[in-house]
Amino acid sequence: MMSETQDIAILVPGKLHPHAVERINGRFRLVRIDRADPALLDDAMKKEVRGVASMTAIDAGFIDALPNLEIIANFGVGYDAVDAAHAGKKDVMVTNTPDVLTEEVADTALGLLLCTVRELGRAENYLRAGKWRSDGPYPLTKGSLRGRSVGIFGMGRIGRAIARRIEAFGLSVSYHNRRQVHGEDYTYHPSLVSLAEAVDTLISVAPGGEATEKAVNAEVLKALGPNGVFVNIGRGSTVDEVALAEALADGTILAAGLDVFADEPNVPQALLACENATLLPHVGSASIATRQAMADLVVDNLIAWFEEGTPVTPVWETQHVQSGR
Ligand code: 8YV
Repeated sequence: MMSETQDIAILVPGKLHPHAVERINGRFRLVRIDRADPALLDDAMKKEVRGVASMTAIDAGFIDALPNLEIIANFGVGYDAVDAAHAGKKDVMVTNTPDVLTEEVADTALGLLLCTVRELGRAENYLRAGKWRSDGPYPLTKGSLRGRSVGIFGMGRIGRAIARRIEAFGLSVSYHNRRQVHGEDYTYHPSLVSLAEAVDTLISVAPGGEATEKAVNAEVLKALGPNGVFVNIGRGSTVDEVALAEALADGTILAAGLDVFADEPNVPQALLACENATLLPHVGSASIATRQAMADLVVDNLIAWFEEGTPVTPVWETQHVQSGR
């Protein structure tokens, strides 16, 4: 028996995880365009598309160009690239992919922290370059994880998973968040500067968007101090990258570990030039298993919306949106 959803047109603009594409194709009518650009929509698409599944930016103009759009299923827990506030106003549901990537991203954050503080990537390069044999042991690292106090910027699901790991490493945890998180004993700082003053290691898990734009700035980095380590596993837009490169170059802070950048995949030359920066190509959630689970959640949200009228993981900006079924 053909499911009722088979006639529903789901638009995938640009690239999407192949497992999500395959499941959408099996369950719905898949429509593809190269990118989320209203100019690429023909009249039939404008009339028929009821769902979008994507990992690309979806702006207000694109939402407005699809008058029968009901749901945008975003691949990724971060949905700063989707204009969810506008979607909410237009009664369009937005979903993301929380939970299924929490532990993976937290693991990566700890790996990145260790690599940054103990220079593990550089030490491996040293071995591979034959320098262990020619020059002797790798130089002792200035940095150590021992005795550090860690501040977490963004105490959501991933922030808490990182905090649990930091505690297991025997280190203290405090945090800054839009608001205090109840049920957590970690010390809360109402401002990012006061958190940076209190700790020597700052891990940013903050979401992107206007409220956090360049929040990690020269003042915050100065407050972190000369033994300071900054790790970013959230969004590159939350950092003033020019100020960060300067702080790394002139010793304002000791080191940084970055998985995310403001203009991916472009990494500023000034950061590439910093030997005390450990740079990763946005791999926080990038294991086969976790990306598969994220792809499944994208499609599960679409199915739940069209079959039951309630998605699995709506974002808060569109919690109020009701299905018209
Ligand atoms: C995504 C991420 O895989 O979930 C997020 O917010 O940053 C990653 O885990 C990425 O956004 C997809 O490109």
